[in-house]
Amino acid sequence: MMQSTKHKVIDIRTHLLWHGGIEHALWSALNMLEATLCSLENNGVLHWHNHDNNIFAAENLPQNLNELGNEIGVQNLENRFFATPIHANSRKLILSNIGFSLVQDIKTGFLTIQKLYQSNNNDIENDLEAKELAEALNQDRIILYSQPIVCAKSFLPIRHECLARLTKNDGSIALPYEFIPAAERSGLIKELDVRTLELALRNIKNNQSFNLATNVSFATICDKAARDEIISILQHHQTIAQKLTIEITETIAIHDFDIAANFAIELKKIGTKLSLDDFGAGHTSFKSLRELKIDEVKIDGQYVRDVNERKDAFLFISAINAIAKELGIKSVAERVENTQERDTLLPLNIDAFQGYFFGKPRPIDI
Ligand code: G
Ligand code: MN
Repeated sequence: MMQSTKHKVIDIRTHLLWHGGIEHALWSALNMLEATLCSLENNGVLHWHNHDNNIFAAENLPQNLNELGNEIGVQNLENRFFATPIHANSRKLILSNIGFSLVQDIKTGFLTIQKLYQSNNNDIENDLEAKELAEALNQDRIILYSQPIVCAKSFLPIRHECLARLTKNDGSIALPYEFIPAAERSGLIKELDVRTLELALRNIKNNQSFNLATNVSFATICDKAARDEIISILQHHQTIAQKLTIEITETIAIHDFDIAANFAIELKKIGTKLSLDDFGAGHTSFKSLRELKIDEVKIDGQYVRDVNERKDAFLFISAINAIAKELGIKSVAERVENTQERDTLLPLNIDAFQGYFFGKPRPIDI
């Protein structure tokens, strides 16, 4: 059953900003969020009143992101905001990770920020990108790319990470930032995660020597039905599921530790491995390393990028790796892009590397 989300509309009148591009519009919108008053009406419609529109001046102007969060019913907005990996391909992801999305109304061209919450299917009809995604899911146009994760000693692949791509109607391939935000705001991310998982299992089945990893998003894990479906698929294909690693981001572990912990226990019973993705990208919690039954930690690529320029980046990688070793958790350095980065990392005895230097995401060909 397809689920989607209904939106509480925050009318921030950003349609003029559209011409500056979506990124510009987004940041202007966020700035405006910080500098405007909001009020949540009983019917759930959230109005933003800004000075330019002369609606009315603020009485209790939120002074920071957390105050703003209190106004709009999002706890810890600041943490959530900064817990979002900054390397996300599109900043649209930042909004969707904190429960908002940026949507252009097809009819009016207005750009609005919308708050996500569960509802029925109808809104997909008004959301062009979500509609395209739903169509792609229905027409089996979701395909897998994969990127090698290599052993840090032999440089041979120990596993490949599956990355979802979408074949557009014209045959070109859409990159994640073109459809993930729509997937998140429409709730289709659950279908997308499950589809990716199924495709990954099918690929393992066709080539038993292959280990694959697949990503499961925050929204999917938080949804009981989607979580149960994932566990049931894995149980049903237990032999091949043992060649699978599921990557979850640390955000999940921080915000819903119990859910993440139970999910980890279920995976362990089946024999599916669990990896903590983008570790260090946001607010890092050692609790997730210590108390979650994870097999692997993937050290966020921003530290690798800075490893030769910033001592703190090197120290972070080295400390996380040392702690992981002590806890019996494997470590992966993400986004290794060149020989210099690899050579700086080699003496640390990290277990595995991933990144363009060892292989870019390519269509899976097994
Ligand atoms: O969050 P996660 O680690 O799952 O992100 C995977 C994304 O990272 C993919 O979209 C992939 O294209 C990208 N990626 C993989 N390796 C590199 C790299 O070496 N450099 C950069 N900039 N991006 C990478
Ligand atoms: Mn990943």
